[in-house]
Amino acid sequence: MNNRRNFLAGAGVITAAVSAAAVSRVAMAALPEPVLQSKPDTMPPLEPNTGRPYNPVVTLNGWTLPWRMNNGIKEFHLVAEPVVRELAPGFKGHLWGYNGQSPGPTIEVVEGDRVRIFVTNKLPEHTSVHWHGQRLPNGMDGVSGLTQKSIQPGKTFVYEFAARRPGTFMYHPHADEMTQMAMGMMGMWITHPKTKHPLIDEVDRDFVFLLNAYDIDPGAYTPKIMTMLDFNIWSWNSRVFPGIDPLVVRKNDKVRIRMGNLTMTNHPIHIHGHEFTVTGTDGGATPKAGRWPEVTTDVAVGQMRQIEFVADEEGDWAFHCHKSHHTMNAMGHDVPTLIGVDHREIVKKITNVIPDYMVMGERGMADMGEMDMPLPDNTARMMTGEGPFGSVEMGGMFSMVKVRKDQKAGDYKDPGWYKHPLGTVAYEWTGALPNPARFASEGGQSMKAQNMPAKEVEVQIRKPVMGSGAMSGMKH
Ligand SMILES: [Cu+2]
Repeated sequence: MNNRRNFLAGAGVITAAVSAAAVSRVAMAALPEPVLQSKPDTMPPLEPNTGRPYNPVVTLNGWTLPWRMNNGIKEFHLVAEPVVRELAPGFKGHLWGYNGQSPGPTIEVVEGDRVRIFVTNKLPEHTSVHWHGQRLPNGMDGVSGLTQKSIQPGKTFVYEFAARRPGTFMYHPHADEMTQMAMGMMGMWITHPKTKHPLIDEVDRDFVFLLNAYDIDPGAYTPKIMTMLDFNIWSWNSRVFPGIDPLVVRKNDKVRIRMGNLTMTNHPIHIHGHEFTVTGTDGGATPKAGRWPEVTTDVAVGQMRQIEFVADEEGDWAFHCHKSHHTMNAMGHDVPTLIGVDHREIVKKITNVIPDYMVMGERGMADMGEMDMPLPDNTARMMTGEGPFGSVEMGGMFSMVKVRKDQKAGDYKDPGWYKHPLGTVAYEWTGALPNPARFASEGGQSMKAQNMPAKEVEVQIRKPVMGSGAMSGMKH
């Protein structure tokens, strides 16, 4: 008889075949029942109920794969298969992933654990799994053609090795990678230290997610797989803002965030209101002498970065990739910059032909966040997120670290918007504005240019017209 346990996790119910001494001989001989998950919510940490204890991680908009213990070996079952992933509310993708979701579940083990992973291929083509960053026997490294035969559709392969090095790792196919990673096949792997480690601190909250990217045309469901640079969906764990959950912590919690990058470009990840140190990379824990405070760290392609900080400032702190194109969704790339360009005449002409014609970007692109444009079905709005003060004008790789003094230990529920103490929010100046004082010597001091055009170039600037404000009287 299988010892099964149901646990209610957020809105989703996971049916798990968990380890127990009661698992019968028949069940032992069979594969562990695959555990599936389809809810896009952040699942609570999976408390280990067998093996060496550890402080489990929380996978952002994801979950951790349960295992069964079989004669001292931790057995996992990964199923590579097509999945439907909700990338944001109202926007779904036809992706490939593992066990019902992309990315696949996080695998969590302890240094020294002997691990057996069954991988069943339910994809229409062969695959393999590479355990990115691990020390393991060469034949378990998962490079199809080089270290193993590829796993044909319908077949199951077994990987077995010991988790030798504590740290943060990833897994992904090493077979038709361009397709399979563009479709979302990847996951994270955490190996906790088996005893107190001089370079690995205990933390109160331990988050993990993958940086990944897709190229999905507005209105389409399936990513384009030939894309190398022009991705339009920049996601964390195959979710885009405002579909990414906040990272909720209690004031003065020590917080660790682990990120792996399986996109085709680097991501400078930036936190507001706090400084962090990078305490780990792909190669393991960072020596103490090599740690310095930062507010942005670049995560290059194929890299893992682990950051730590004490969340001692209350608030809703933005946490995002600092490439501004990566905090946008489904953006066209061929839009000229029209800021300050007077196109009233041309718009009149176009509206004779296309009555609904709308000019993008005359006043910057911020209007796009609030504008209710007709979009094709299944399209992530370019930038959205309704904040307490209006549109947040962000998409893609953006979330918040929400720090609250009354958050309970182990409680990850969204506490709502931060209630700012009186007098601590930026406010509008309503007094008079003096004209800016400009230096008489401004300009004219640079090195003389060669080949100057005979005639000065005339540039017209349009300033926004302010009704009765002080700016309308400014002269230039
Ligand atoms: Cu980025």
